[in-house]
Amino acid sequence: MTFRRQLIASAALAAATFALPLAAQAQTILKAADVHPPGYPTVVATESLGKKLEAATKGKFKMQMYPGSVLGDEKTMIEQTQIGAINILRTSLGPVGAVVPDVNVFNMPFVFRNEAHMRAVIDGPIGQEILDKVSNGPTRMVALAWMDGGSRHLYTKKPVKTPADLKGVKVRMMGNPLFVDTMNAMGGNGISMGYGEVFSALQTGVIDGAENNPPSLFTSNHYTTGTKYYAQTNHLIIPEMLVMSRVTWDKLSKEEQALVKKFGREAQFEQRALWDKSVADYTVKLKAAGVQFTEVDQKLFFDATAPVRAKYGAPYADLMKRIADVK
Ligand code: GTR
Repeated sequence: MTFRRQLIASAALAAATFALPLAAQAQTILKAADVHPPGYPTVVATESLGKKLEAATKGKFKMQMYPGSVLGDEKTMIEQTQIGAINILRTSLGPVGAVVPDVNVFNMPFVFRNEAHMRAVIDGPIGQEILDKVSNGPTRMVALAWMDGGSRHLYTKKPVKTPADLKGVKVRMMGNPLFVDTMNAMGGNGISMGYGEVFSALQTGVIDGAENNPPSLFTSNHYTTGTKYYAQTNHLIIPEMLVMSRVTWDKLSKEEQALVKKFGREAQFEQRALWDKSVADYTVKLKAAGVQFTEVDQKLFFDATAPVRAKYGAPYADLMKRIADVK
C-alpha cells in the first residue's frame, strides 16, 4: 500500500471509529399508547410529536405507537404510565379524574356551554392550572398538552328524546363514578366499562347503548350493533390529555423536556385541526350508514344533571364560576 493510500485508509478507519459510538449510540424507544386506531386525530398528532423529537435529538429518541387499545383500556394504560411501562399516553380526562379528583371539574356534565367555550378554557390559564394539577399531583404523570374530544352524545337501540325515555336503559359510561352518576341523573342506568368491552356488550345486550362523539362512534363500530339512534345531548364535552410518565420525564435533560413540551403544545393544535375535519367526515359516514342524528331539548338533560354538578362541583365553586365567566 502506498503511503498516500495508507493515509486515506487510516483516515477512513479513524472516521469509522469516530462514527461508531455515534451510530451505536443507544436509542431510547418511547412507547406511546392510545385506545384509538391508526389514523385517528389523536394518534396522528402524537406520532408527529414523536417524529419531531426524533429529528430534533438526531435519533436519540424514537417513538413507537401502540394504538387501538393494544396495551389495554385507559385505566390500565394510566397505571402503566404511572410506573413508566408506557412513556407517552393520550387519554380522555374522564378516567384521569378517577385518579386526580381535582380534574373532575372538566368532567362534569354541561360544565362547558359548547366546544368553543371548552377550547377557550383549556387554552387559557384555567387549562394550564388543570395540567399543573396532574403534573404536580401524586399521579406520576406530566401533563404535556390538551387534545379535543368534541361533544359526547347518546346512542341507543331505541329512540331517546327525553330523560323519561332513558328509564331502564343500560348505558355504558367511562370508568369514573362521576359518569355513572351523570347517566343515572339523566334517567338511564349508568354502567362503567372499558372502551374495548363496549362492542361485545352492545352485541350481547349487556348494555343498550353508550355515549360518545361521532369519530369514536364510527371507528369503534358500535353503530353496527343496532345503536342507530344518536340523540344530540352534548352532555359531556371532555377534553383529552397528552401525558408523559414522570419516570420517563425525570430521565430527560432540561433541553429535552423543553422539546417535549414544545412539540406537545404543537400536537395540541395539529390534533384540533384534524379533529374538526374528522367530526365532519364521520358525521357524513354515520348518516350514510343509517345512524339517525336526533336533536333533543338539551335543557331537560341539563336540569336533570344539576345534582351531579352540585355534588361534584361543591369543592370547586370558585373554579366553576371562573369557567362560566370565560367568554
Ligand atoms: C373517546 C375518547 C377515548 C376514550 C373513549 C371512551 O371519545 O377519545 O379516550 O375515553 O371515548 O369512551 O372510553
